[in-house]
Amino acid sequence: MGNLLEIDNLISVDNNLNKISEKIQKGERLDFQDGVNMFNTSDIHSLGKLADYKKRQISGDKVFFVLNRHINPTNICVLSCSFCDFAKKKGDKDAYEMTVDEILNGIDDEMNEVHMVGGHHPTWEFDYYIEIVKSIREKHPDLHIKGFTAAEIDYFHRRWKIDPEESLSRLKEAGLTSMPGGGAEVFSPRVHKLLLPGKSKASRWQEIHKIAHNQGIKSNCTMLYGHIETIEERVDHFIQLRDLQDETKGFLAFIPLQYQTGTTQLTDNPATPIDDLKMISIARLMLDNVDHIKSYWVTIGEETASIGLNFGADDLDGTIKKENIMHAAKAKSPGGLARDKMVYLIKEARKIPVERDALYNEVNFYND
Ligand code: V47
Repeated sequence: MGNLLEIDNLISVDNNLNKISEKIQKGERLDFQDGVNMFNTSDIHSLGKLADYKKRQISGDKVFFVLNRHINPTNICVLSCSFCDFAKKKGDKDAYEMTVDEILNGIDDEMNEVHMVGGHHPTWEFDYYIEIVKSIREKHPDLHIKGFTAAEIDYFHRRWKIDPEESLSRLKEAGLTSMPGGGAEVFSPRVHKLLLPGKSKASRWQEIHKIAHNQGIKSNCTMLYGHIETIEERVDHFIQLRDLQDETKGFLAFIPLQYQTGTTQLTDNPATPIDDLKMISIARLMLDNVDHIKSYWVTIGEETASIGLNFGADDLDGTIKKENIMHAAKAKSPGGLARDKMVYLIKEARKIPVERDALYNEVNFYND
């Protein structure tokens, strides 16, 4: 197992990384140029070593996972974001709407967390979402309900004139326990204008997470990468997240979301495994105030995800059972992973598998 002092011996062929290593050992914060230099490095091994060093300072050799399920109540969406294959229009062949009973049928007692996000439905009233959350809470008093992206919360305001303070407090009262990190995409106004002109802006995403944090609702944060964004835009996104976390301390985890080309085909050069590992490592090193970094097997595949556990990630996300959004965009990973497979992948990375709940309380160790 790892030794915290190992990093003392790091001598990289990339002198920029040696300087970054010094800063990390002194506990100094990395700046914008450090972020850009890390993306430009050819020494992926040293970068991974630095990120693993930082990870071990926070969570030792533990790698977390959760028994969870994704539920997407509807794929009908008023938006037409150009990276998304999941959204459909009412009347489309594959459009669907779930009833409360259908949602409840998808949840079993073994699960610790339900992750619920969906399209911006044109006619579903806010009260229907309250009914969904309340019904899940009544039937499963101990289940963690992580639901509604900041983009959905903003949509409740735009569509139904319910401001985020009110929607979040009513959802919390109904049983919501935390928020996922989706909808952030890339904060750059340039990318926003080109890919998601109708969706809520970066400043609104941040404002809504701030409101949630002030109400005691923890959340996650994400970045969608590997499409038209530049390295500088990625680094800027990290710095904006880090600034917000300094203010509120409400983010639990960061999830790098690799863009799945599907039919949207925004790029001829989708992210490679090297880029995936850089995203994980650089997230770990730039986001020095976010404890958990996920190696999200759904978008990068089990193979790269397990390598990511030695490149700064300390969380393999969850078993999920049936993932819809990335699989609508033809993700090659399976729809879900069994608990045993998660444990196996983590052990293969020579880390200690720890089953967690949604707030990172430790539920079960698999250290034999
Ligand atoms: O915001 C849509 C992304 C996100 C594509 O908080 C795509 O624990 C890749 O946020 N290729 C929703 N990504 C998923 C999400 C998430 C996932 C897992 C865990 C957590 C968490 C959050 O899915 C959207 C968007 O960025 N998305 N289309 C696509 N073609």
